[in-house]
Amino acid sequence: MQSSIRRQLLEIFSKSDGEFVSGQMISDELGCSRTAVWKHMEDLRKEGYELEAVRRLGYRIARKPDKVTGNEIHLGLQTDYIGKNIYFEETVESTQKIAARLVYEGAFEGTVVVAEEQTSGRGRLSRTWHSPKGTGIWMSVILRPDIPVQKAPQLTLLAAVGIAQAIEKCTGLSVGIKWPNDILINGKKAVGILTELQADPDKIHAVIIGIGINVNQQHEHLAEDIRQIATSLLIETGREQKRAELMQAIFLQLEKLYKQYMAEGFGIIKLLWESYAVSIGKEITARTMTNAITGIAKGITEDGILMLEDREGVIHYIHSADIEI
Ligand code: BT5
Repeated sequence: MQSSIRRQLLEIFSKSDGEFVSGQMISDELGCSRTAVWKHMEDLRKEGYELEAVRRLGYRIARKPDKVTGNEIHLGLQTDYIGKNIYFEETVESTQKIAARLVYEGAFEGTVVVAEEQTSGRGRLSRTWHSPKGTGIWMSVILRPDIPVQKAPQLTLLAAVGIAQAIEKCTGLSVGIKWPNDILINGKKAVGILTELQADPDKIHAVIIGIGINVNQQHEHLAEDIRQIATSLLIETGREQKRAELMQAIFLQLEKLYKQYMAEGFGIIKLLWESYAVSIGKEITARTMTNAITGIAKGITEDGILMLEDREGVIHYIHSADIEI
């Protein structure tokens, strides 16, 4: 099916909000015959949509396929700009890499790169991020905030809060955040966030927030080296989750927080972040490339830097490290 017709059709269903839409109305809006409408419906079915057709009432979508292409995300999206422009590819090396190219080419704020599968998904320090086909959310969100470079880490924390809120809303689970970028459920990692910058020393051109979420993997489908430390939403809830719906919820939360951040600063995000933090008040070890510091996590600074108090009462400011609780 022509992608513009498909999009128009999905938009008609989106506006109808679960009610039946008559074949006549669809044919009027699309400017095509009733036979053509029927043919388009068959095409949607082939793509995995479950359609209900009732005589004299028309059609409605009973079930959407679990896909993450632009159309699925567009249908029901409530944001002003995050997620409005989706760049989808089935298989990529890393969505971060594509996002970096799009930034260079002038992509708008809120553009999202998403893939069904990454062959070289990465974490911090070039670590591997397992991104198997069809079961997770592997995406990069492009923002263009007018803030000083040293404030960029705040956006990782903002993203973690937005994702935590959206996961709680969609699944009913309760989640925790481990500084700076992990979202844990029952102590295991379900989400990783990687923030990368394109910037001059004094100006940010773009922030690329890479988000990896284990959604519909069964425990035995997690890669062996992470099976003990990782989890997925399916494992935790026992239910499959529609990835596009979760993405829509994430975009909405992210946009709300981002607007608030740009208008009022980091204060409220800091409070929200601390309310999710699993390590505050606990003894933790922060391992950097060169050393390890053990102490009590006191909280984060106004810039999003972790404060650790060692046994001598000295406060250490941790910009980047792995945390062991
Ligand atoms: C992160 O790094 O947690 C950031 C991950 C960001 C992934 C997204 S996916 C979309 C975008 N495109 C990319 O290429 N990346 C971003 P870090 O804190 O360094 O954690 C990496 C560690 O997490 C690995 O060394 C493993 O131990 C573990 N890990 C790898 N894959 C995992 C998975 N699917 N689930 C949970 N843990 C995983």
